[in-house]
Amino acid sequence: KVTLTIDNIKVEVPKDYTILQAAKSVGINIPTLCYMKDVNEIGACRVCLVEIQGARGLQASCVHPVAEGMIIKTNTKKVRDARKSTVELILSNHNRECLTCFRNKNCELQSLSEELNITEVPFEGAKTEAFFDNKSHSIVRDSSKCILCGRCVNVCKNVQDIGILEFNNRGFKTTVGPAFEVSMSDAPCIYCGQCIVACPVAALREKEDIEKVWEAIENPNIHVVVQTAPAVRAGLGEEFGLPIGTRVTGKMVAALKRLGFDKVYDTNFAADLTIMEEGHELLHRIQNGGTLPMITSCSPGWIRFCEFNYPEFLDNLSTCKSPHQMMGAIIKSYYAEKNNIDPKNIFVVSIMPCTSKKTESARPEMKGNGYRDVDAVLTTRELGKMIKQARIDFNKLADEQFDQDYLGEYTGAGVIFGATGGVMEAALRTVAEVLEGKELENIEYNAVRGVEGVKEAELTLGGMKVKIAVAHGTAMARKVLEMVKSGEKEYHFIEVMGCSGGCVTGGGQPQVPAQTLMEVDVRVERAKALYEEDTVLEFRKSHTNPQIIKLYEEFLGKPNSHKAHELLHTHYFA
Ligand code: HC0
Ligand code: SF4
Repeated sequence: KVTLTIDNIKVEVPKDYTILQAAKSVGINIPTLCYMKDVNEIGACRVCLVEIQGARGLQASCVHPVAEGMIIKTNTKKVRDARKSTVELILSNHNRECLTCFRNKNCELQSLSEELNITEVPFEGAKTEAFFDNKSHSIVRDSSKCILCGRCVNVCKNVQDIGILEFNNRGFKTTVGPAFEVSMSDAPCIYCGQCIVACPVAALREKEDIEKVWEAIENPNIHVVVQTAPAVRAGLGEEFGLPIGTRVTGKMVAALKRLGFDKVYDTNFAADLTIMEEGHELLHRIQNGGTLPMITSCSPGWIRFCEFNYPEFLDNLSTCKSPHQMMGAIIKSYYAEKNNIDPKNIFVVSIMPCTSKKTESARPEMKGNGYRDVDAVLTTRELGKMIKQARIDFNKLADEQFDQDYLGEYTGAGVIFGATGGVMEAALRTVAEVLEGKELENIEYNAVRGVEGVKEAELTLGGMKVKIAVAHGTAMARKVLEMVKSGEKEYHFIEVMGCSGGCVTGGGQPQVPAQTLMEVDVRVERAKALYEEDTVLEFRKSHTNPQIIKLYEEFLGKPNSHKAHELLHTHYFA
C-alpha cells in the first residue's frame, strides 16, 4: 500500500493503482474521455490531467501510477484550463450538430463540454475528411462524430480478439474505421456492437429500424406481434434513469401494449423451445456418435465469428435457430393457424439486446414457413426511443402481463438465457432429467454462473460423464476452440455467447458511461435481475412448460421431428 494526498485528502491505496483509481476511491471523480476500464487505458485524450507537486507539466491520471507521498491537485485553475482547451480542440474538428445527433443527451463529449462550461469553440478550421457507412443491416459508422479515443478499437481488438477497427492514416488525416475505409459489411465484422457500446459519442450506432415498425403498427391490415429477449428486461429501465440491473418486465409489457402492438410475447417461450430441440440434438449426438462437442448457436455474432474464423467447427454448431427466429417461425405457422390469420399479413418484431440479430433476421435461410421469420429487430435502445417518442411515462406504468394464449408461458430456464452460462444451465435442467429419468431437486448449476471468461464443469448425469464449457466474448470463444483443436481439452457441450457477460451486455443494450463502469460490473448487476426472475416463476425447466408440451402435441410432434427441422433448424456457411 502507498499513502498519498489528493486535494488535501489522505488516501491509502494498493501500489498498483493509478491516480485516477486512487481519486475515485475517495469519491473524487476526475473527468475522462478516452479511458475505459480494462479496455482502453492509454492516456491519449488528456482530459484526466492533474497536477502532481514537483512534476513538470500536467499528467494523465488514468495511466500515471501512484507513489508514496505524492501530493496531487485535481481541480486547480491550471488543470481546468488545460482540460477545457483539450476539449475545445476536440470540438473544433467534430461535427457538432448536437440537436440532431443520434446520441443527443446521451453523449460523453456533450456532458463534458457542458461540465467544463464550454460556450464557444475558439479555433474553427478545416475538418478531417469524414466517412459514412450504413451498408450493413446492423451498424452505422459516421466518422464526422469520431473523436479518435480508441475505445472501439481496443474493444474489438482485445475483448473480442477481432480487430476490425483501427487507426487509419496519420496526423490530421487520422480516422478510426476498418482498414482502407471499407464498409463494415465488407470486413469480417460480426456486428456484435461492442464497439457501439464503447463509443462515447455517435460515431458508431445501430442501423435504426424504428420507422418500419411504426409503419407496420399503423397499418390496419397487418397483425404485429412483438417479442422481447430475456436480457431486455434487465436493461431497458436504464433508458429511463432506473438503476443498473432494475428488472422492468411488467412495465416493458405495459409500454409495448400502449405502443400498439397487437400481441406481446416473450422470446423466453422460444428459449424453452430451443432447449427442447437443442437438448435432444445433444442427446442424439452423444448416443449416436455425432459430431462433438456440440456448440450453442443462439448468438449470431458468435455464429459469424465461427463462419469467418473457424469453418472447421461449423458441424459442431447446433443446427437450432436462435430462439427469436424460432419464435418468428412458430408465429407464422402454428400461431397463424390457431388464429386464422394469413402469415403474409403478420409482422414479427423482435426487441433484442443485440445488433447482430438485425443481420441474422435478414439471412435468406431464415424463412421457416416461406416467410421471413422475423421482419424487424429493434435494440433495447431503440425500444427506449419509441417509448419516449410516444411520450409514455415509463416509470409510472403499472405492471402488465405478456399475452397468455398459445405462446405466452415461459420458464425460469428461458429467462436465464440472457446471462452467460444461462443457456447451458437451462439445457442441463432438461438434459439431466431426461438422462436420470426422474425429476431432480437441485436445478441450479452454480459452476456455469458468473463472469469468469471460460467456465468448465464435469457432471455425472444418469451414470454418464458430461464435460461442458461456457465462453463469452469471442476472445474467450477462440481460447476454448483452440484448446479443443489442439486436443488439450475435450467437451461434450459448449455454450458460446458473442459478448462478454452474454446478452445482458449485448451491443444493443443501453450505453453506460465509462465513469460508471469504473464502479459497477454491469454484467453482474443485469444478470442478477434475470436470476431473480428465474426463482419467482412457477415453472423453471423448459420441458415442464405446459404450452411447449402442447405445441409438440398439437403441431410439431417430437423434438427434432421433420416439421421441427423445417421450421426451427438452419445451416451455416463458410
Ligand atoms: Fe439473447 Fe437469445 S438469450 S441470444 O443471449 O439463445 O440477443 O437476451 O434473445 O434469440 O431467448 C440476445 C438475450 C436472446 C435469442 C433467447 C438465445
Ligand atoms: Fe468489432 Fe464487433 Fe464492432 Fe464489428 S461490431 S467492429 S466485430 S466490435
